[in-house]
Amino acid sequence: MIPTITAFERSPDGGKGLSRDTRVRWALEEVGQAYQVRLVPFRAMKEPAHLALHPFGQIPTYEEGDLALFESGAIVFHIAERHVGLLPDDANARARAMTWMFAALSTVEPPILDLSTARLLDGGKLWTAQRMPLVEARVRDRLGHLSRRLGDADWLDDAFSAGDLMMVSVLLRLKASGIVAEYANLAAYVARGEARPAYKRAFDAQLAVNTGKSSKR
Ligand code: GTB
Repeated sequence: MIPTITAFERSPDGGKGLSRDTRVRWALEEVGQAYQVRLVPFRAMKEPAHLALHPFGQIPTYEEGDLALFESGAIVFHIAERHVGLLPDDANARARAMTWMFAALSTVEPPILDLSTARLLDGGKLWTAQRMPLVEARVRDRLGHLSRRLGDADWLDDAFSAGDLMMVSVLLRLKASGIVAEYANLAAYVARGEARPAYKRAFDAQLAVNTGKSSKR
């Protein structure tokens, strides 16, 4: 059965791939699962039909037969569990890949979101300028630890997994800030993720929605 995901009808980032449907598209592309996309206008996201799928009125959602999921982490995990390619067969390696998914979402992403909010939404406020050094320091603290753990490895735990997919997706949100570039191994790690054919297909698909064009990446 071909799943249907939801995405912004028009993403605020204009197609930079930062909306969370991109990570779901990437997972589907990695495992070779075809999918359909239902584009949702902002107003419709808060209406009953969409709220029945997503209690917080957000994207992405995932529908497959009578299964409806929300939360990009849960969706990527579901895709990884049901297909070959994103989770190792070895039980311990599988548990570690899941651990990295959780680490990406609950340890690394929150300070990055705080930084994005401070820059995009609270940018003009006096206290934002005062808070910014602290917000950036929290991001650097996480990235420093991550960088030391990654060392000169290609991926976080041996082969590429859903843990890397999620960590790269989270780090991509920092691209415009230049902070990832301060950590050469993390910058190379993100570039390795972006170079994966499945990522490129996912990126192009969301770009086409937002600009009507595909990239020449
Ligand atoms: N924890 C949830 C998940 O991981 O699925 C968070 C989902 C979420 O934040 N969805 C956002 C949304 O629907 C879109 S991705 N927002 C509308 C709302 O809450 O009303 C977040 C996002 C939006 C825009 C950019 N951007 O333009 O750079 C980046 C990321």
